[in-house]
Amino acid sequence: MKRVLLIFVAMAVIAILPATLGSAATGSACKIPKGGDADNNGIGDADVQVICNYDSVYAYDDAGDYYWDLGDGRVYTSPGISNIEDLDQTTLSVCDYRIHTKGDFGNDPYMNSGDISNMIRCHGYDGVATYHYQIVSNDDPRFRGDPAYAIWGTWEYHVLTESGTGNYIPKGILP
Ligand SMILES: [Ca+2]
Ligand SMILES: [Ca+2]
Repeated sequence: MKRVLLIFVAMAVIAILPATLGSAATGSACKIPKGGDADNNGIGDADVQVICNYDSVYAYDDAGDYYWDLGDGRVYTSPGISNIEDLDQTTLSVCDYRIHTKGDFGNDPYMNSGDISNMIRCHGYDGVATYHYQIVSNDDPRFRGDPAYAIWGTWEYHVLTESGTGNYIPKGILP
C-alpha cells in the first residue's frame, strides 16, 4: 500500500511542477566544445556533447493560472497572463529552477539525447519545498524503459525527489 501511495504522490508532483525540456542551445547559457559548431550557427552539431546551465521561473496561483519563463527565450502562460504580477498575489507560489543539461542537440535548438537536471525551490502560498528532477534519454545506461516515468517520448525520470521524502524512484519503490 505504501508503495502505491508513493507513486501517486510522485505523479502528483509531476503534474504540478513541469520539467524543462532541454533547449537554450544558443547563447552564453551553453558551452559547446571547441570545433563542435562547424557551421557556426551557435548550436552544437550532431554528436557533440553540449553543457548548459541556466535559470527558469514557474509561478502559479490557486485559480490554476501560471506564468513560466523557461529561461531559454520561451515563456508559457495561461490566457490573459503576461507576467507574474497578473497572477492572484494572495495565492501566489513561485518556483525557481536551476537547470543543468548535458547532451547532443543535433544542430537544432532541442536536445536529442542526454541528461537534464532541474533543481527546484518553491515558496509562497503552497509553502516551501525543494525538488530535484533528473531526466535521461533512452540511450543513457540509466534508462529503465518504464512507461510510468516516461516523459517527452524518448526520455524518462531517473530521479524525482521532494525535500524530506527522498527519491521516488529507487529500486524497491517501483512496483
Ligand atoms: Ca552548429
Ligand atoms: Ca535536436
